[in-house]
Formats: sequence, structure tokens, C-alpha cells
Amino acid sequence: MRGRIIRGSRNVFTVLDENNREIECRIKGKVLKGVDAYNPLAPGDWVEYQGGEGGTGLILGLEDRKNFYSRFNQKGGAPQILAANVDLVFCVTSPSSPPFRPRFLDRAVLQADSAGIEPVVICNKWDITPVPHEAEERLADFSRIGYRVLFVSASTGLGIPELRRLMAGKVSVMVGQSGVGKSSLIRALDPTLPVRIGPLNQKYDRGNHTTCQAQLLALSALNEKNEKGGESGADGFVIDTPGIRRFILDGIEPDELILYMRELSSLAGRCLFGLSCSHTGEKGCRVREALASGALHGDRYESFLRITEELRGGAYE
Ligand SMILES: Nc1nc2c(ncn2[C@@H]2O[C@H](COP(=O)(O)OP(=O)(O)O)[C@@H](O)[C@H]2O)c(=O)[nH]1
Ligand SMILES: [Mg+2]
Ligand SMILES: [Zn+2]
Repeated sequence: MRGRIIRGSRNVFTVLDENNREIECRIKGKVLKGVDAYNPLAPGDWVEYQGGEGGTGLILGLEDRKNFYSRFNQKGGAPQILAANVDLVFCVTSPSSPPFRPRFLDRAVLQADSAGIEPVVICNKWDITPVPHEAEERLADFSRIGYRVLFVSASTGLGIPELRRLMAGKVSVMVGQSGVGKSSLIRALDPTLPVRIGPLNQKYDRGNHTTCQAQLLALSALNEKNEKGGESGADGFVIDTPGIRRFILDGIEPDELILYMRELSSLAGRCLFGLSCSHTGEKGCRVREALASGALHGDRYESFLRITEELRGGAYE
């Protein structure tokens, strides 16, 4: 039988069957063939399983993934699949509490573009004032270079209808640092969902890692038709993920990174010294020209250099 992974760790996974029942499954023989990651299965994966009677079963195999959103797990020394078969990646941040972290967003959207999944930047907690200048400016820059940016508030409901419209009929994943309000946004979309919301740590002004495991949740009433009491059933799925402290990109070659920088991709390979240009001061460097002309934001240039360094090996040692 075919089912979809909701959540799981190591060897025990919860599978959603065709009748929306949850089946606790073990992996047959413990290791799935051809899977080489920190976690063999992720929320959103389609699997073949047997059993199901009494609510337990055995996973026999993994269906080919349409795509997956991952990061490099430094502790485990391997890629970690955060979500599989997704249509949208919501890269969630907040203007403050916890402090705005544009470098996190730089990384999260790069990973999405490299995986071929559409990223959407969300700034939650837009009810908190004043908004720091850096947040205003960097969010405006994300939109200038071609990303969709949403300003929302799980507390006041600002922007939630638009979020609903975007998510209807899709599988989305929410990523962001702990405490930015990923779980709260999911609760705002559907108050009946079993997500836990944590207080901020007052002393450090950051989240407490309340969500400890990624999980797939079925959303209903995303379509207006359903809000008016039409058909029932899921209109979309969202994968809630635990907070990510450090986002190390996965599966990207250092020279390839420029292709996923939306404001730089057309310049790839066009520096005077071609692919050997380090973009740090060589003659005829198109990246530095973009920086000088304002086409590339200074902060994004910094991110680009740091991530390139990291991908060259520094972070993996
Ligand atoms: N002011 C404000 N606080 C929020 C908003 N959304 C979430 N919070 C608070 O932020 C804290 C962390 O929320 P949570 O959803 O657990 O964050 P997560 O770690 O990203 O899932 C909780 O205390 C929430 O009540 C918002 O839109 N505005
Ligand atoms: Mg959470
Ligand atoms: Zn260059």
C-alpha cells in the first residue's frame, strides 16, 4: 500500500494511509536501499508499506522524490532532509524577538532555489513596532531581486488570508529560526491543528525549540469554498520544522552558488578571470561591479563570500 510520511525518527515513522489514518511503521530490514542521509525518510515522502491492521506496519520502500528541501547537518556529518515533495518553502523571519537574521534568509532561499522549489519570504510578527531599519531595508531588497515577501502577524491575523490563498492545493514547508512563529502561523491557519507554541526565552530573546520534530499537517478550509461550508477534507499540507540555528547549505558546488543568487545568476562565468575569479578584488570582476552599481546589496555580497568559503570546505571539517 501507498502512504505519506507524517513524521518520524530513526526507525519508527508515522504514515498517513489513504483513509487519513495514522499507521506507526518500522522500516523493514532497518535500512532503505539507496538512501544516504542523516534521516532516511522525511515528512512528505511517499512510501510503500505493508500491514496497517492494528495501526502498525512495515515500510518496504521509498518512492522517487519529486524534490526535497535539505540542509547539511554538521553534527551528523550528512545531509538532513527537512521535507520531501514540496511546492513552496516559506522562509520565516521576524523583525525582532528574536532579532532579524537576514543571513538566515539568504541561505534558506538559496537552498530552495537550488532544489528547484519556490521560496517565499515571510516576515511574521509585523505587529511589533518599531521595525528595525535593517529589516525594512533587507526585506525590500529581497523583493527587489525577485522574491515574494509577505508581511504577516500570527497574533493579529495580518496577511493570513493571503497565506491561505498561496497554500491552497499545495504542500508547503515552514523553515526559520526557533521563536519566529512558524507553529503560530500554522495555528492561525487552522486553530484545530496539534502544534505546540513556545514562549520566547526572555533572557536571550530567542526561541526555546518547542517544535522538536518536523511533521506534516493537513490543512483544511484554505479555499473560500470550504470556508463557506463546502467540501471537507485537506486543501493543502504544511510541514512544520524545528528551529534551525545554523543553516549550512547542502548539495551545492561552490562555483555553482552564483547561479542561485538571483541578482547575480546572469553574470555567472563572465568575470575577466572566468570561473577562477574569487570576486574579492580581481580586475574585471562582474560581481564587484554589481556591488559598486548597487545591483548587489553589500550584505548579500558578504553572505555570498561566506557561503562560498563554507562550501569550499571550511564548515565541513
Ligand atoms: N508579537 C507576536 N508574537 C508572536 C507572533 N507569532 C508568534 N508569536 C510568539 O512567538 C513565540 C514563539 O512562537 P512559535 O510559534 O512557537 O515559534 P516557532 O519556534 O517558530 O514555531 C510565542 O510566544 C508566540 O506567541 C506574532 O505574530 N506576533
Ligand atoms: Mg515551532
Ligand atoms: Zn568575479
